[in-house]
Amino acid sequence: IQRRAIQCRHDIEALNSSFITIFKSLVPAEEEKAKQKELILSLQNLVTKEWPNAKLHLYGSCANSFGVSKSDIDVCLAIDDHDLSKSDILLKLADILQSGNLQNVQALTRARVPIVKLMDPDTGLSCDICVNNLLAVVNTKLLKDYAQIDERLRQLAFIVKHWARSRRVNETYQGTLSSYAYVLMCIHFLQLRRPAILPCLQAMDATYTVTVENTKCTYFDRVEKLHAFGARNKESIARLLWGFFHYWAYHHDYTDDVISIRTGTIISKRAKDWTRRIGNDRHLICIEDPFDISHDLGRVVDKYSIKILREEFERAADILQYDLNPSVTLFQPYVP
Ligand code: 3AT
Ligand code: MG
Repeated sequence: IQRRAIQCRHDIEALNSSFITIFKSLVPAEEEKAKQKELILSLQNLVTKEWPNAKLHLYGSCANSFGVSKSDIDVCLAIDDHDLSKSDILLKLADILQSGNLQNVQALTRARVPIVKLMDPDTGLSCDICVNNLLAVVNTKLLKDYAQIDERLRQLAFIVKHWARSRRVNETYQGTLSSYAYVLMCIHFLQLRRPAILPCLQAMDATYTVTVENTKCTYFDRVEKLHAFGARNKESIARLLWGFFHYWAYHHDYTDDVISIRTGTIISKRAKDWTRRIGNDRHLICIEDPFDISHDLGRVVDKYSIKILREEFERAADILQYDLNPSVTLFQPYVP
């Protein structure tokens, strides 16, 4: 593998304020949060009439604090109904919502994650509702807890997500990575800085434990006690962004390494038995899910898209190293 021990450009700090400005422009306004809450309450009312014990949970970027302005909202219906199959629940849910004041209600029962889609004409928000996907609710809480430890995580992740969308490498159906995968990459990167900017919450004494789908999820969640954790590390967001892209362009070992926020370390593909292609899982870039540890978030990546991804990491690293105006060039839309 290529290892270029390159010195960071000397004027990197001068770029910091423009990246902070970009971050601020991506953060949603408070009124948007209020609209989301309003919609969830009205959906919960409709659902409760039919299923008094069912509960709606927000998950994904509207709840993990990594959501940009105008994202779709992800909702999970938690329900114990042993008489109905998941598809039947979704079809019934679609009926219930149709009779409320909602538009474009559609049950997608054959999708990889089956959902009901809808649009709320009052707020203009679009929403996807899945059923009993509680692991996603728990990983949403983990991401949110990490975000509260050091503000540089949100800054880095917003900018990386913005880059990924501009460059069209945030499209899992095209073989590139999900937003969730990019946030895990950012957390891992900050766990490995020296001094570390983030701890490894799953390696600390557990203060939060839930079991979902036979998976025990447990970690230290008193993050208010960790506010000063990263204080000894003074790296700016521009410096971290430079380091992030250099890591994925020139230092990550794509042949042997798995990144794992669960352990806060790099683990080997051999240890996970991720060295061979099994079915469609090729393990060309390996990102371990923190709870469902047999799940590689990189499994969507194929031999074409890995090339695209790595070229984009190199492009970003080189722009941050050499370009005169990185905060513009980095996000220039990809044109085929
Ligand atoms: P966007 O801002 O919507 O792009 P997001 O964080 O909402 O970012 P997604 O809509 O892709 O991301 O996914 C919604 C949530 O579903 C995020 C995470 O809690 C969960 N999730 C997504 N992909 C996976 C996965 N492959 N494995 C486990 N959980 C996942
Ligand atoms: Mg989402």
